[in-house]
Amino acid sequence: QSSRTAWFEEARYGMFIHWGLYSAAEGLWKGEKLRYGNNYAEWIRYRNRISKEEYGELAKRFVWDKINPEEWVIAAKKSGMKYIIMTSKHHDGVALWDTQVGDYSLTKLSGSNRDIIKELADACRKHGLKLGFYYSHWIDWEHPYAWDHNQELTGHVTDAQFDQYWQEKAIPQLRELLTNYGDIAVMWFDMWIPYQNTIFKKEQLEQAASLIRELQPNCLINSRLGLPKDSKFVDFETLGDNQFGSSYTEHPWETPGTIAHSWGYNGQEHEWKSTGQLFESLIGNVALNGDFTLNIGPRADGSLPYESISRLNDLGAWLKQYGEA
Ligand code: JFZ
Repeated sequence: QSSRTAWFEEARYGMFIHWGLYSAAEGLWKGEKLRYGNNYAEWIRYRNRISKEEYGELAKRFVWDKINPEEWVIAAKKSGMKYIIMTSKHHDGVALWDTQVGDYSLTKLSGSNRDIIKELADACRKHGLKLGFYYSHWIDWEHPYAWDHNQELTGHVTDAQFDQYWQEKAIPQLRELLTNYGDIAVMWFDMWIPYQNTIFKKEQLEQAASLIRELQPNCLINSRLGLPKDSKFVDFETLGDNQFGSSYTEHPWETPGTIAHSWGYNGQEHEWKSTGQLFESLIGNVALNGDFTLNIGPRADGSLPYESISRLNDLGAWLKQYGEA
């Protein structure tokens, strides 16, 4: 395990990217903001009870002649980041790659025939950054039998039905991601700490972890897969959103952080952190040998808010001057 995580403990700073259909909604649906909850723009389908069909229409708003994932990679590199974790499938169940498992993908819904995951993988290889995938393995609002924690969309799901989702969608999609895009450095799962040891059978999680080890032996698995932190399958601990480690946190650990509040692009975002705050977090993590995975939420044309660009550039300059670039 220590040899596998050596690069990660050395890297310490990477980019998270939340990009998907929700990026085109920009935190609004028919003029209405998210009705309740954590005001994360990527949750709009659930919070505002948007139908699967209507939500899929958002794919028509993407501006394909402007979208270029290489721009995100260059911004990451300029900031001193060493890896990128990309949402391959978020809770909305939309695959960002040209999946053959069902047809609920950005590629098919947009009619663009573009495979953003392949384009990003190629750009990461070109610029020497490692690539990892965020995959929402439990919550999937597209599939009738995936987890819907308030049973607000699909109602009660039996263990057998949940396993049907697991075997017919999640596992085959993980296999595609781990087979078709070259070396994958991290599989970043997202089961919330309070839900761990529920919903999944240990065998199901070990099935996913064994698949990762089989297809990508060097790929790191984070603690939000839902297996115990001391499992042989867990390579590092992901702390709560924007929660930082301390001298007492077991190594290696990682903080997923936001420049503002929402992970997905939110047109009304107003909680931008200052570069100073972000630098403090980054240097704090570096000093304590934790990783800081700082998020950007590109728009549906691929562009970044200037607040994100300016803070990423500042952090890169400060790291060169005061930290370890
Ligand atoms: C989850 C997602 O729901 C959210 O949309 C975003 O992708 C974020 C990175 O991850 O949000 C979480 C996940 C875990 C906790 C809290 C919010 N947690 O363990 O406290």
